[in-house]
Amino acid sequence: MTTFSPAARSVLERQRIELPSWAFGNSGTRFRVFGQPGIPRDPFEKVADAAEVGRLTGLVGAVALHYPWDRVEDPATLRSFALEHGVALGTVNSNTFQDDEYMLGSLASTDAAVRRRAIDHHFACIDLMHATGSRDLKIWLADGTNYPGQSDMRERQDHLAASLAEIYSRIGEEQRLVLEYKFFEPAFYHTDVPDWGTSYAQVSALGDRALVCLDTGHHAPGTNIEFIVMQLLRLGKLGSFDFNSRFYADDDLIVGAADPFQLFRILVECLRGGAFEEDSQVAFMLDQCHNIERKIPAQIRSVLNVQEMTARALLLDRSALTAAQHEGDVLGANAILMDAFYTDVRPLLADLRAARGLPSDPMVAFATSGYQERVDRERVGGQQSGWGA
Ligand code: PSV
Ligand code: MN
Ligand code: MN
Repeated sequence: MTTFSPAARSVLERQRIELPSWAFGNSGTRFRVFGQPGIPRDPFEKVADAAEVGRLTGLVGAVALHYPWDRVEDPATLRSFALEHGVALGTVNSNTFQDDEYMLGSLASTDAAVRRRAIDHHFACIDLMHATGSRDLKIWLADGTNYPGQSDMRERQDHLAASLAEIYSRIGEEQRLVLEYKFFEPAFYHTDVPDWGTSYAQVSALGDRALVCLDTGHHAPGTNIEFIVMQLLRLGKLGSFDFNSRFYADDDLIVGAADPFQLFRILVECLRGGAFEEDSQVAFMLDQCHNIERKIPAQIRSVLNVQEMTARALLLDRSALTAAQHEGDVLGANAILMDAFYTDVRPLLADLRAARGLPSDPMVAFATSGYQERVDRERVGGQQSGWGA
C-alpha cells in the first residue's frame, strides 16, 4: 500500500500557495468580460475569498496584490484583516502597462520622462509593501516593439538595467525584486524581457535579492519548462512561480488543467532543487484569470492540483531513479518516474486533510458551504480584475 514518508508528509503539511487577488475579480478576453454575481467589491472581499480557499484546503499562505488595481487605502487595516483571516499579504505586482504614457514601453522606454514615471510607480509599490508587510515586488513588463527597426533593442536593455538598478536600490533588506519574463504579447516583434536568460542577466546585475519569476504560461509551445526550473534553482535565482495552464498563449487557465504531467515534472525538479526545503525562499503563486468559471472553486481546484502533483513527486523513488540513471538504464529510469506520476494520491490526500481537521473533499465542502450563495446575495457591483475588454 502506498503511504507518505514522514519527510513527504511534512512537506505536504507545510505547503503553502499564494493566490492572486485578480483571480477573484471579473475578467475576460479582448472580446468580452462576463460579469458574475458575488464578485468582490474591494480588496477586503478578495482577501476574504482567498481565505475561504485556505480555510477549506489548508494550502493558502498569502494573497498577492496588484497595484493600483487593488485600491488599498488603508494598508494597515487590510493587513490585520488578512491576518485575522489566516492569510498574509504577499507579492505586490506593479502595473506599468495600462496608462497611455506606456504605449511605447515603461522601464525600457527610450523616453526618460516615461522611465521616470515607471520607476516612481515602483517606488509607490515599495511604500505599499512596507505597509502591507509584503516581501516581494514583482515586475512584469509589457515593454517591446511590434516592428523590426521600431526601436533600438540594445539601448532599451541598457535603459532597463538602469531603471531596475534604481528600483532595486529602494527595496528593504528583507524585500526582494522578482522579474517575470514572457515570450511575446502585447508586443509581437520583440519583447524586452522575453526569456529566463534575459531576466537572469538583468537580475544578476542587481544583487542577491533580485530573482527570476517563472510564469508557466509564458513559454513557447514545446519548451522544456522543468529544465528552466532546474537551472534557476541550480543558480539560486528562482524567486517565484506564477502557476497556470496554457493551451495556446497566455491563457491563464486553472493550473494543471492543460498538462498535469508537465506540472508533475516541474514539481519533481522543485523537489530535486530544494524548493520544498524548510528554508526555501521560492514563492509558489498562482496567476490565473477566470473568464467563465466561478472564481473560488477554480482557485480551490488549482491549489489541489498543485498539492496532488507535489504528492506524486514526493512518491518518486529518488534513490532507485539515481541508480537507474547511473547505470544508463533508460527504460528503467523512465519507468520509475512514470510510476510516481501514475500513482493516484487522492485518497491519501483526503486522509491527510481529515487528519488535519480539514474537509476531505474541499470542492464538495465549498459547494455545500453556502458561501457562494451568501456573497452572490450580498455583493452588488463587483469589480473587474483589471484584464479584459
Ligand atoms: C501578463 O502576461 C500577466 O499575465 C503576467 O503574467 C503578470 O504576472 C500578470 O499579468 C499580472 O500583472
Ligand atoms: Mn504572471
Ligand atoms: Mn501572463
